[in-house]
Amino acid sequence: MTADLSPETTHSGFVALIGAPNAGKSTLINQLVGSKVSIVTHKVQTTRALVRGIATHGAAQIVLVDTPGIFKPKRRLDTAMVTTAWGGAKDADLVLVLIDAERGIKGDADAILDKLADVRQPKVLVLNKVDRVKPETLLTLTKIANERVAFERTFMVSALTGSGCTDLLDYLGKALPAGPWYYPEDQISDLPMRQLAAEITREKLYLRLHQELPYSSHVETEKWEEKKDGSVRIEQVIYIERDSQKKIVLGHKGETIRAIGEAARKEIAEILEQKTHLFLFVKVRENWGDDPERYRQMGLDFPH
Ligand SMILES: Nc1nc2c(ncn2[C@@H]2O[C@H](COP(=O)(O)OP(=O)(O)OP(=O)(O)O)[C@@H](O)[C@H]2O)c(=O)[nH]1
Ligand SMILES: [Mg+2]
Repeated sequence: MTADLSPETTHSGFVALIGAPNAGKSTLINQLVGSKVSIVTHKVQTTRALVRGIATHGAAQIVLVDTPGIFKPKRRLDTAMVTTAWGGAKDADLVLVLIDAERGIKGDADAILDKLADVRQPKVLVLNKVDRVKPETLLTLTKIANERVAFERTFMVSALTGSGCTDLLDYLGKALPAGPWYYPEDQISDLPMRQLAAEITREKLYLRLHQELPYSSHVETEKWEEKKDGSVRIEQVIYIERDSQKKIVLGHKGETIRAIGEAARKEIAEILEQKTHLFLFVKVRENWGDDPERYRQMGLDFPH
């Protein structure tokens, strides 16, 4: 059965997902959209800016806003990320508060519940990673969180397996205001391809590099050239902070950067459905974390 999409019956709106780093926000967005629109890694602080993923559910267009994890900021970039996350929540029609049920309510998640009083939008609790915990734990978390914050509803999901996600979409479709859709029917993200391609490379970099390196790096697409033979040539720059990090990114005989490039190239080519040539350059930029231009490229406000 196809949905009735006449303007009188459609619903649409913005749903922000907020939560501590690693709670599974980006995984959930990808699951709800049904396609990868936001990068995911096992490391904290993967998402750095707002990413909108668009899910269509019946006659509803649900614009899901992925936000950076909320934590206690140390660097300038952290401050920009956390400010952006709260801003995303305040601009949305509805806010999903994600809690990693395996981690429970402590640390950053605990601090987020305290600050929710400042968010006036309707709030919905989403306990994620139910595949990792016992039902009793979920009931306890539901009780504690609902005693602290006036949530409209509580959902228990696994962003990884998709368990509980249809119920969540059903709810969101009805909860959002009646009105025309914001985006064309077949659009799934608002991220320009150049930026998504940079994000994909950053994901591969996060997966390959350890300790502080992922956090000291930043990727930008500098050139995008469509070739006559139907292929595309993409040049990207990986910014790092110190010269000593360069040899780690390159690896022995360049094998680390080659592996990062190959993994990224494969994924970008699949998305573009086009032969892709990807060239990565490493640049040392000691203070890129204090350079307003880098923030502009990421779509973040520069905190003064
Ligand atoms: N077992 C399990 N793992 C999950 C689930 N959802 C997410 N994960 C894992 O949790 C890790 C973090 O997922 P992300 O989606 O990147 O988390 P995030 O909240 O977007 O993290 P930041 O962008 O750093 O704030 C990844 O390793 C995911 O595979 C889930 O439902 N079950
Ligand atoms: Mg994320």
